[in-house]
Amino acid sequence: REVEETYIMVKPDGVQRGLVGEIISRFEKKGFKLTGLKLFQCPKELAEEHYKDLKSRPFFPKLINYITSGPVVCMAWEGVGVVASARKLIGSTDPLQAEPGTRRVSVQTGRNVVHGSDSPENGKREIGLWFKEGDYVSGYQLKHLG
Ligand code: YYY
Ligand code: MG
Repeated sequence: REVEETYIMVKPDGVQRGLVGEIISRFEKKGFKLTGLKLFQCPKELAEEHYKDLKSRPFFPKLINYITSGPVVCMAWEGVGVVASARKLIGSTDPLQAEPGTRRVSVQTGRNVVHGSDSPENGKREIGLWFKEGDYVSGYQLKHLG
């Protein structure tokens, strides 16, 4: 299996509810490598670019409003199988399908607390959108990964 990269974002409700540390901790415990991390107030244009595939959906304006309603925490994580692993840690988009302890439980579909890229290609695309040279660092070794 290949080393992949994923873009993870704690959305405004997750920051408000104090879930940032717990989410980071889950990825660290899995042994994934942190390659980007920042608190960020997202401009509308970037939110629209990030979610451009959903532009024609009825919930699009609400989604953009939500993502820009307060600071988000942007993260990039690297590791073997990290894209699928992250989606599993995060839980299903549908709150009724979400496992206990994941991002979706007892929230509306539109106000879940974590984003995770849905493919390695989108992982690369999204990291390119949200990070600039200098706040993304992948060229270092994690000793525990040998
Ligand atoms: O990748 P994921 O977040 O699981 O779902 P997407 O289908 O990419 O939708 C992105 C985002 O849009 C979702 O997290 C909430 C919102 N949304 C919504 O408000 N209503 C829907 N029926 C589907 C998605
Ligand atoms: Mg998605």
